[in-house]
Amino acid sequence: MNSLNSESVNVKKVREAAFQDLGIEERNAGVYAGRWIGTEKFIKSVSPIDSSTLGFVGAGGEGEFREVVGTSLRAFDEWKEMPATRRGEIVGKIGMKLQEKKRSLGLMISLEAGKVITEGQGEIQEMIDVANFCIGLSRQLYGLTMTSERPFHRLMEQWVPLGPVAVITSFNFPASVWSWNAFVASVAGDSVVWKPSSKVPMTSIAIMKIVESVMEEESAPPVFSLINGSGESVGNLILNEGSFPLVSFTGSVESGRLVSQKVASRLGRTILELGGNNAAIISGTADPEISIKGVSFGALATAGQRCTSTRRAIIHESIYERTVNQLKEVYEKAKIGNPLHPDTLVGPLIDRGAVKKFRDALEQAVREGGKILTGGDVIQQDNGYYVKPALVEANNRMKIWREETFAPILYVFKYKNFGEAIELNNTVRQGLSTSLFTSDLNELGEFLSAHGADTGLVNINTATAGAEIGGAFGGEKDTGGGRESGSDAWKNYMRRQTVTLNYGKSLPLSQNVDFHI
Ligand code: UN1
Repeated sequence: MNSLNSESVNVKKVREAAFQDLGIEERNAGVYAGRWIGTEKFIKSVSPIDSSTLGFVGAGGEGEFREVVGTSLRAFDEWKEMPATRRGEIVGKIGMKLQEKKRSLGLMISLEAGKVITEGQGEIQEMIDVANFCIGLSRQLYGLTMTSERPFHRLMEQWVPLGPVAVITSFNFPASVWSWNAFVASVAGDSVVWKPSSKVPMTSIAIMKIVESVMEEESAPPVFSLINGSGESVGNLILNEGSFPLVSFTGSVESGRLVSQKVASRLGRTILELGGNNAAIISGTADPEISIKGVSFGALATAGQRCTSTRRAIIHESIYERTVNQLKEVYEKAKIGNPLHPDTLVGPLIDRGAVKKFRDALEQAVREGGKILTGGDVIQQDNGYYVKPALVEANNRMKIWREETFAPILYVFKYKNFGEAIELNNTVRQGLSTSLFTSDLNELGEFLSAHGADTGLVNINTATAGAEIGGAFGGEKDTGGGRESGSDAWKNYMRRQTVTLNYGKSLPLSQNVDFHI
């Protein structure tokens, strides 16, 4: 999109080209289990850019769900016997196909989730990165060996495939969060059933078509299945399904609590990636350019609809005024509008409901004594869901900033002592991501100490959002404690087996127990 013309920002035109490249129709079957399964009911996919209908995706019910489970169990039986390196090779091929179709897939995300071009493309890049990571991972999946207390014994642990894994994803990362789970789980030897958010069904079809073509080319079993449908029907079927030893869920704290209880009641495992309420602490010694860019990116990217979005800026009193003024300037200059336009920084919110939540939160903030410094208005443009990101001066007595509002609102606070800043950071129920902007070594040490930031991700001189795939992603407290993607998150998708091997000619017992027969 170098030369900007009206076609390159026209939803209808971009949709037409992307659909054609990705093999998407106006109406698509929404369930895939080695074959596309048509259904009677459809979910409408609406673009938040202009409220236009992108198309329709079939919604599965109980019958389709049973077929998906059956296929997934059979595929698992075959797949788990395949050498892990071959599984890695196949996931790598999916990565290559994603690379080929990156442009159109990214545009699909821009159309359906409203992400600006670079972020839509970035999300597909994130998938390619996970696929590449998984090729290497497939040659590892390593266990430990321990010394044994008994002579001629070996003690070790090995990791064994777990079973069909269910992955429920949310609208804001309609593709990459699936890959964090699906690529890692499949390299680990599991089959994967995906239930995407009903707000972004079309993206799941585009991804699944790519996966389908690679699996067919490689004559691999259908380990990746898809079932679109509502949370109330398909979601509940997943939670209660005993064939899934693991359910990975991304969504709100409220829904996560329910998921956790239901899956736990059948002694299944969960990986929960729930809400965040992330703060950036800006020390008096922070580099002004880095901190302003970091906080602005964290707060404005994806229009504040990331779990990693910066929602609170905790600023040292010595630089408070200057920093707030600089942020205000960025907010007032930020181009809001059609995300297909390369100059746009902030695209639309996902739907009308999100706009209402944005407005409601701001009204509550003002009632509670907060002061809107800039933004907060709803923008009427092209029937899309656009708002002006808000900067709100906040105080400790307010309640609203303790909640996660999935919209671009940044609450700013002033602090005196560093301890106070850490306390304010940790006071919320959520525990996903924190940033510290500083050049002070003592502050850095404090921040990383046991009484420092209590979030799963901590960032020094960089944003709360935009984590790389190589680390384990997830957070503590109400964020749910799950870890996905890199590092040793793969262990979640396997079962650990402790092996005791006696290669001697007698049977010595552990703990010196004497047993006569
Ligand atoms: C999410 O918001 O659910 O760190 C995931 C980030 C992205 C992933 C966010 N890599 O912002």
